[in-house]
Amino acid sequence: MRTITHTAERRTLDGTPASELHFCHNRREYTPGVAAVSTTPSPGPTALPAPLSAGEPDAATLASTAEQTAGALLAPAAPHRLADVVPAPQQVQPDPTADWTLPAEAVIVSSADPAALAVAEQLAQLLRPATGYPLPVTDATTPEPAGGIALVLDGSADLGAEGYRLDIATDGVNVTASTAAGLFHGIQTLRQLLPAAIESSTPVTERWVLPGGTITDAPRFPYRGAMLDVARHFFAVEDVLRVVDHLARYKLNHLHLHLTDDQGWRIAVDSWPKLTSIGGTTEVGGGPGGHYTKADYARIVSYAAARHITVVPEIDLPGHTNSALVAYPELAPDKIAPPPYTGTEVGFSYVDPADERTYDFVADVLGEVAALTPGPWLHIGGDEAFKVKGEVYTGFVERVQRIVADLGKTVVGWHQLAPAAHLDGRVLQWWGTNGEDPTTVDAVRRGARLIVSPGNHAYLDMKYAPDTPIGHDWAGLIDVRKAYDWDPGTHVAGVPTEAVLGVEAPLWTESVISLADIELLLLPRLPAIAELGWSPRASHDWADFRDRLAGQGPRWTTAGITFHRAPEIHWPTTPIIPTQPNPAVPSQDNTTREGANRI
Ligand code: TNX
Repeated sequence: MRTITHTAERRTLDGTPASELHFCHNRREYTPGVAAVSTTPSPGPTALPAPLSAGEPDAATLASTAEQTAGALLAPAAPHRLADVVPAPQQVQPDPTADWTLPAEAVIVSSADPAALAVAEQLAQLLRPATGYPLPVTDATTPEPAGGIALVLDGSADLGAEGYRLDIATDGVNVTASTAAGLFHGIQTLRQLLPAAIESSTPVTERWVLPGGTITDAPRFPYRGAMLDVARHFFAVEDVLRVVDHLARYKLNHLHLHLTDDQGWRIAVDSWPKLTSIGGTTEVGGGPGGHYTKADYARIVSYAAARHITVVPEIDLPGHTNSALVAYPELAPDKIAPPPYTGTEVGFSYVDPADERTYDFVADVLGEVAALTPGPWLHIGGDEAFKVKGEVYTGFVERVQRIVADLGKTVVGWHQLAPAAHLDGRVLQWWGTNGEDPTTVDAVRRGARLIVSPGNHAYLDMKYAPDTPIGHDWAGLIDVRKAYDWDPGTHVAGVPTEAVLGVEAPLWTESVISLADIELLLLPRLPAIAELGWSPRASHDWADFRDRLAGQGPRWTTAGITFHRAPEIHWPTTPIIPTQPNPAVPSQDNTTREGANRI
């Protein structure tokens, strides 16, 4: 395990004042993983105590074993409440007389549309490992549950682009939606309503009870995202796919990848190959870096698309470009290659806005990235370019915005883009820490829409508490309540809710080097941001959210996912999951049992 030390002090190399940098002095050391005291124990279900050996068990052991075994056999299954879902659904109508238990012989029947069938197969794949049931998927013109689960794609259902209805009744379960995305969100809800043991990767004995009733659900905002900075530290494709899985659970629909920064260039560009062969070989702290080949990136994009998540690639310009300048010094203002940069300062680098070759570079890079990206967005960064000021900055941005538009994509950029001229559809990602921002309000008046990512609420690289082993605190500490208690619709004073496209939680990775580090900072705050993006404002209620969030803990534990055991959440005990001797013949008697294994 690498131990790295770096400073999180935010100052440009030439001493730009801290006030401009929104970052405070903070020096520390950490050993990722080792210090992650709050991570979960080892994954997977916990077996019942081993059978007593021929030795001499003492009376207490015998008694406790007997009690646990009896409990496992006799305790009634406790179905979740229909409302125990994160993010909170729009409408919940419980029917306690209509609880339904998934039978071993259940069939998943789906509308014949290939996209609906794909969701049906995803549902089967979610449910098969823990249940051990075969759960065959079939198609039908008018799917009916027939004792199983039906996924109904109904264009006339009036459930919107991402909404769904989930009906749980004694004769089976129906998920109805107008789109495959809606069906996909519906099965995430269904998954959360099953016992936590459903997250086990091996068969367990459980009564797979769903609480009866109807949920009708749709998102508040069309854009709900998270950002992963793969530039400060590089993360393997598999790690990114796992982050996609976390987004999907909580109905987020955008993954923003911060692909380039001073410390590394992470996406292959055929026309400028040294961007990765030279610029991709560094990262914060001196590690080896890395980059995505076009095939790697395509894999991320298609894995995300299969989960109804759109990838938003970011090429940060004109600042945050040291890695490009190392590879191609002709892009540098002084035409001299700077040394590779592995620290964590910002604001010192920029591509030369006065050189036409810079615009060729931008057009080539954005063209190749656009060609790889089916989604509508191209994020052009624009933050912290402290050395490119005033008209030179806005002139550069306006040219780059036009390049993006000519590629048929929609511009997204950090809110520093605000002073540049408006371009149809453009989106500003607001990361301020103070909701008074007249420049952004003016850009909105000129037509810009906002993705809201307040540094002091939504920045997942901020520490939870002073003793969080990794992370920053320049925007303050962000505990779960701080992540939850704000409203994206009204946060920036003077910006009407209609101009808010949605919300995003960025994870910068100066101090994040492993998947466990990512998960520690993501969970449990990501679900808080997801709820702000999805749930109706009227359902906003900290105490209620806190209780629903607590129920996610045993799921993460069972799935082997690291999370921060935030002290303000009353995490329940994790069930002991009896192993199932013969997955093909599930017992209806055995149930999970709570009590012994704390998260
Ligand atoms: C600010 S927010 C940055 C990033 C840093 C981050 C650390 C923004 C657009 N830029 O360059 O990684 O703070 O929290």
